[in-house]
Amino acid sequence: MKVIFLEDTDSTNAEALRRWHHFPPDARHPFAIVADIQTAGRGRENRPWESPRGGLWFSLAWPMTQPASDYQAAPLVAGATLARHLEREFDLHPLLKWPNDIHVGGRKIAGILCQAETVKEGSVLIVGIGLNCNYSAAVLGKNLRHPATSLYDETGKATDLKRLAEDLAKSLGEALALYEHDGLAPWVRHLNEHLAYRDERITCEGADGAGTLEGRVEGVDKEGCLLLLVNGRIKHIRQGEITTISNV
Ligand code: BT5
Repeated sequence: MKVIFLEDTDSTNAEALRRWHHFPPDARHPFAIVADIQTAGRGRENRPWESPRGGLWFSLAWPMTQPASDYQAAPLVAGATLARHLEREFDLHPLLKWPNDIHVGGRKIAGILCQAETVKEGSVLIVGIGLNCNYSAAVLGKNLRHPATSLYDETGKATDLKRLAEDLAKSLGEALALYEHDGLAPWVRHLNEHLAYRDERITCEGADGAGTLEGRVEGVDKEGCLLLLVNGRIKHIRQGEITTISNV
C-alpha cells in the first residue's frame, strides 16, 4: 500500500479525506498518510489530540465496498491490529479500552479515530491512529482525560517511525480486507482476551444515547458491542465511552 509521508499537516484524517476527494473515482485505492507533526490533531467529539514530533500520526483511507453501517467495528479491528503489532514487535502487553484506546500498564499509549464519509462517487473509511512513540508522555499536557504513556517510556528505545508506518499500513490493509469478508469474528477472541477493565465495574457515558450506565464489563460481542452487566442483565452497548472505573 502507498504510504505518503508529510512534514506536517493539520490532521492526517482531514488530509486523507482531502486527497481522497482529489482522486478520480476510478483511481481511488487504499493509501496511508503519515505526518511528523499535526497542528490540529483530533480525537472523538472533536477533542484536541496532542501530536508533537516523535509520535506516529497515521491515517489510512479505505474505499468502502459495503454500507457504512457494516464498518461500525472498524476501530476495534484497527485497535486489535495495532495491539498485536505492539505485542510482537515491542514485547508489550497492550489492552484495548473499548472502543478506541490502547493502554499499556493502565496508561493510554494510542487512540483511534475512524470516520466514514459517504459520497455518491464512492465512500471512504478513514482509520486514524495516534501512537505516542519517541518521547516521554511527560511532555504531553497535564490535563489529559487519562494518564498517558509512550513506546519510549515502555521500552527505553527509539522507534523507526517510517518502518512502523509501513508495517502498520500493510497489516491494517490486510485486516480491513478480512473484516469486509468475515466481519469481526476473526478478532472476537483476541479482543476478549485483551479487553481492559474486564470483570471490573465501570461507568459508561453516552451509552447508545441512553445517558450513563454503571455495570461490570463482561466482554465484547461479535458485532463489537460492549457487554455490560447492569442490575443482573447483560446490555449490548454499541456506542459510548468508559469513564470511571471502580473495583468495588
Ligand atoms: C482518541 O480520541 O483517542 C482518538 C485519537 C486519534 C488521533 C489520531 S492521530 C492521526 C489521526 N489524525 C487525527 O486528527 N486524529 C487521528 P479520544 O478518545 O476522544 O481521546 C482524546 C483525549 O485524549 C483528549 O481529550 C486528551 O485528554 C487525550 N490526549 C490528547 N493527546 C493525547 C496523546 N498524545 N496521548 C494520550 N492522550 C492524549
